[in-house]
Amino acid sequence: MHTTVGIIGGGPAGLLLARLLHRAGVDSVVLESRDRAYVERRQRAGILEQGTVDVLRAVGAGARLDREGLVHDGIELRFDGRAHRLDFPALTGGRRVTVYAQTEVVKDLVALQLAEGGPLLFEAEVHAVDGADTDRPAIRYTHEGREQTLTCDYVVGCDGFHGIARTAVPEHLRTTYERTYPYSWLGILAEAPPVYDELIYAHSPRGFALASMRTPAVSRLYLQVPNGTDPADWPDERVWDELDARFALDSAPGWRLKRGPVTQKAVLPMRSWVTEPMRHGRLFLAGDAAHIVPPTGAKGLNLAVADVVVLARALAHRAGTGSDELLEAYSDTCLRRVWRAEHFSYAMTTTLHADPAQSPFDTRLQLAQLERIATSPHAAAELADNYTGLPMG
Ligand code: RFL
Ligand code: PHB
Repeated sequence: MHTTVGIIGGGPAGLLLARLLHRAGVDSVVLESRDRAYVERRQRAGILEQGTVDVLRAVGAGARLDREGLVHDGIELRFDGRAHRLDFPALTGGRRVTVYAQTEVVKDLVALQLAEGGPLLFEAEVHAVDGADTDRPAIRYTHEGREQTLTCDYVVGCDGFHGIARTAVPEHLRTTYERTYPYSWLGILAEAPPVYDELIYAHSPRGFALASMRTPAVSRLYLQVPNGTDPADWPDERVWDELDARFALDSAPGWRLKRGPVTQKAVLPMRSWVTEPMRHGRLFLAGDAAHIVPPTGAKGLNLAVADVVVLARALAHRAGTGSDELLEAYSDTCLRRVWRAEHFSYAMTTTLHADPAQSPFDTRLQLAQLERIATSPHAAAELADNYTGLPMG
């Protein structure tokens, strides 16, 4: 089999890239190692920047998003027993975010691809990329028990943090930057209506907590926990009690979350990680295959979308004009945005979490920074500008 663009991974990055290329008249094949049900169930991000929403609409994946997505005009910060709201449109000249789960984005993109796109193969596990620096790279994969080869003009690794595509970049040409954090998140999904209209990010002496949502009937909640935590040590009642304690307000002593059946519970590590460059010959890396951010700034999915927008434009430019100019600029163009998001995600994370090694002095610095955001329109605008999304490359 031969295709113009061989895409490894059917997560948001790979699926959206296939849609963008299809609309530009460039053919592609998507190879995804998992089955469809698994890919559509995996619980992950929830916040879409305005630019992400616009791209999904442009590729025809906007109908359900427009019906079911929850448009949010701000977030609430809680610290020192007080609440402060940030008004995004006022601080950014009109930008908002939309709550629409990554699982729903993936379902919409899979349905579109199967209805009118190029091949999307599930349970197709890629083992290797050969000849990345030649004119005819090839992807080797297993499908239905048989070894197969897909030759391509270009290969794109959209295979996430645990993917194999980046191993095709020789080690001496790759630089990796990394930071792991001394805490994780315990995330739950609960059949309980959120008692709040917007997301709440809470700094507390007991650790960070985040209240998010999936629908008007389903809450998504997170607690900072020590690394290595076993979810079995957190029975539902303990999770709810701890959430209530971390969101406590001096002005509303009775404030409580609505409780309901917990349908999922998992511990997520927190990591910052970038590999450079994002291109080697005719192999390109996009999304989590090239960079990871801790989820505190809600940037992971949005960064993956921005990468493939830049890449689809470059591949279409090459198909239309024969010029490699935009493909050559791909890595630098994306990395500028990636490093901005890395800094923002790091700053949100370290300002809001309690590091087990932190001194009382460090805690006072965190509170001073949060107070600054709550009282200075300049500091608030800086957060809002990053959170709602920087312009796509
Ligand atoms: P994905 O979504 O990981 O998709 C990669 C796809 O590649 C497939 N794959 C392979 N296919 C074929 N052959 C191979 N050898 C393959 N190896 C892997 C995988 O099965 C998968 O389908 O990467 P993509 O598309 O770059 O999308 C990025 C986003 O998924 C990611 O940035 C965010 O979800 C990050 N993230 C979160 N971001 C937030 O903003 N808020 C969150 O609450 C949030 N929670 C999370 C997250 C990431 C998580 N991971 C990766 C562990 C929670 C988790 C658990
Ligand atoms: C989520 O809804 O899963 C979510 C929202 C905001 C974040 C992280 C996760 O910063």
